[in-house]
Amino acid sequence: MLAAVEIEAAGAVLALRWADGRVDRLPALWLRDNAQDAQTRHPGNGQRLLTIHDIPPDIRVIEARLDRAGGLDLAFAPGGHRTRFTAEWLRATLRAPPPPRPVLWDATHRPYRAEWPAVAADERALHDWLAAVASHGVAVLTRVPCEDRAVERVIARFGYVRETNYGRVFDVRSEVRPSNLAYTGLGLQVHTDNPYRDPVPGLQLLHCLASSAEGGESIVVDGFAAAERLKAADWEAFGLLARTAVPFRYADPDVELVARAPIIGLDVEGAPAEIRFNNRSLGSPVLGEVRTAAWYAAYRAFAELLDSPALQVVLKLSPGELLIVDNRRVLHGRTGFSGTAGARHLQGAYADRDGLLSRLAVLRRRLGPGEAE
Ligand code: NM2
Ligand code: OGA
Ligand code: ZN
Repeated sequence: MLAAVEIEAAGAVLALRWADGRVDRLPALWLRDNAQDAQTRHPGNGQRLLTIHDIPPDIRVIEARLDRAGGLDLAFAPGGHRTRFTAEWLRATLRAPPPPRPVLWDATHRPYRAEWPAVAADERALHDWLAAVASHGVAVLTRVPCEDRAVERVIARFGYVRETNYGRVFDVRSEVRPSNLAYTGLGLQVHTDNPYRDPVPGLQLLHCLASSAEGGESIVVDGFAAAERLKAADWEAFGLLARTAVPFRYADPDVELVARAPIIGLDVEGAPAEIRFNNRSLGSPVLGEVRTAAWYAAYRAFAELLDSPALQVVLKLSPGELLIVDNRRVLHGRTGFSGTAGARHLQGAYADRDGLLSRLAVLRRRLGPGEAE
């Protein structure tokens, strides 16, 4: 594996040559900070014991040699610290694959479906369901008992409920005095929930308890796929939505929630990372005459993509089915339904994405990757 090692730049850099010919040049500072020994990292929990102040800025490697087992023995100055790296650790760290990219989809996508009894009992079934949420941002569970708060039990299988002013769980059905348009029979344009929160809940679950009303179909659309299409079709509109913070707001007698953020949030590489789109709770952007017109044109262009049949997947939830969406990526909506009391009833809850990803990573550690990966 490791073929040779050489001290360069008066010890400021160490060059590692691998058996396959690749070379890594590692600063001495990096090597000291990322040492894996018991003085650098707590042997029990692996957390770093050092702060940056514990490392002299002029630290150098003064000795470096490969040992028989293919490991790397180093000594540093000033300070005289000695440490050993395994070739496996160096390789795994330096050649770590990039994090998986979202798998974009359009109207032809059939969201992954799994049965709750299997997901509840079997780690492989749970893994595969969570992996679908991670890669596609949407999945369905079937055979979830039509019981109050069953959605909380589903969340407990992979993470934690994100409680909000709507409660740990909330009932989505037509109400006489609705505090939110979700609690009417009106159709809802596709949207992400709670864009007025900081941070926005990462996952939304909707568990169908009754659906005998006419209408009330669910719609999902991949916001990242729509954003990529907008970028390809109208680069300026994409840039405007990505670089203009707009207000989102929800208020009732007890809360006043406000957040300012762009409709398309980007990661450091410029790829879509967080969509906030919700016609009901978009505030009143004050951008000046010229930018207002341009921003609204861009907003309209993005909405046309999000509402286009080419991108939307429509499904009607039956009692016992549960829809989970990545609320920072996949938008959801519904067609209107006739408001007879109790004929349509979803119970919803939010959860955070990090909990799901952690559970998935631990399952992968135990089970190995799934068939689809
Ligand atoms: N509910 C269903 O984000 C929103 O305001 C959509 C959320 C009230 C929890 C509705
Ligand atoms: C919601 C929502 C969709 C539906 O409650 O946030 O969007 O199908 N509901 O009722
Ligand atoms: Zn919603």
